[in-house]
Amino acid sequence: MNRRNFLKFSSAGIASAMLGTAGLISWVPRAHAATIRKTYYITEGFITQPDGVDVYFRGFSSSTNSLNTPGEHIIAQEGDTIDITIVNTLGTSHSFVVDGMFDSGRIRGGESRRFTFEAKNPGTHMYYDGRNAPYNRVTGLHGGLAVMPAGSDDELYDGSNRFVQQYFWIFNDIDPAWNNAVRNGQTPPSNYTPRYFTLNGLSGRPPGAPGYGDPTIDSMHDPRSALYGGLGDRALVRCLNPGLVQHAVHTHANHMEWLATNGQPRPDVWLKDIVPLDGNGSVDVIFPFEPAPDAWPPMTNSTLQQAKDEGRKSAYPMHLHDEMTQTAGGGLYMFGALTDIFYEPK
Ligand SMILES: [Cu+2]
Repeated sequence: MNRRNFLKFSSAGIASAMLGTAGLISWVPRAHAATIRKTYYITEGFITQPDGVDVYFRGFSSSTNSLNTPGEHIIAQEGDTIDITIVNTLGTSHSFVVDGMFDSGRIRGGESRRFTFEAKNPGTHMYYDGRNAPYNRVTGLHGGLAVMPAGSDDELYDGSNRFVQQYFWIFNDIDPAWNNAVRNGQTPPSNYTPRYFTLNGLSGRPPGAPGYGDPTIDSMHDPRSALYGGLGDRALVRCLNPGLVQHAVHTHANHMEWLATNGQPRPDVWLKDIVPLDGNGSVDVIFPFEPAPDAWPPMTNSTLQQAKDEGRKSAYPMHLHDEMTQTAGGGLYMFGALTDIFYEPK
């Protein structure tokens, strides 16, 4: 039997991810196509969950010594060449797939493979391991790919509503028994009982809990997840769900502009404070930083400044409207897939 040294992480390997792509997604459009290069290392390890339990994951990681789930996002523009190297450090076979764009086929244990494909279909895509479906995907082998329309820096697709800043919200739901079965090369049990719910690999921590406010642990303060904006800003949020549970994404403060579901632009943009997110699906929304209609006193730059001067945060939660997702370990409340929307004075 091979001796395997498992990596162990207190959170989702975010420290290394943040060096590469801190905060929201940045993008500068170009008149010409370019080549976007990325190397992912398929790694495994344990990530400590909010109740102290170490759970097994695999990820498309940024180095052999990290475990990133989700993997770092890719952003490209329509027509670009995406040049990917996959280093499979594990003994098992994996793949790299983007539906409608590319399928690497089998990448054997210990193998490194490099391949290129063209960025197509402006919008939001998931890259994932299509082998042993859906188990490898839900065990952590997934990430986001944003394809910008050629020459544009503020549209989801040509002619869409425009945004100012953009983010990925990649949700996952985790049944440790499934992850453990994948680790042991077994078929997971037929019943699926998720015990942990994550946003960009992290769970929320309520005030007073260990890790509260730590951006490497607490999804409510993770700059990849928390929305920060001033009045007039507009945040495109590319929501992906590699998990199996259908969710209902819900924001306080304002309704979202619901642009697309599962890659399909909607014929009409509806304003909703809850949008459905399918298992293995996606939804794209814009959160408009308009004055929250139920704020008192009325929200203006001067009231936001006053709140800031007094040390108060003008924060509104995002959570999923399926109640179990706000918990960890079968009932620990406010340790689930949550984040905050912070209004700042301009
Ligand atoms: Cu709520």
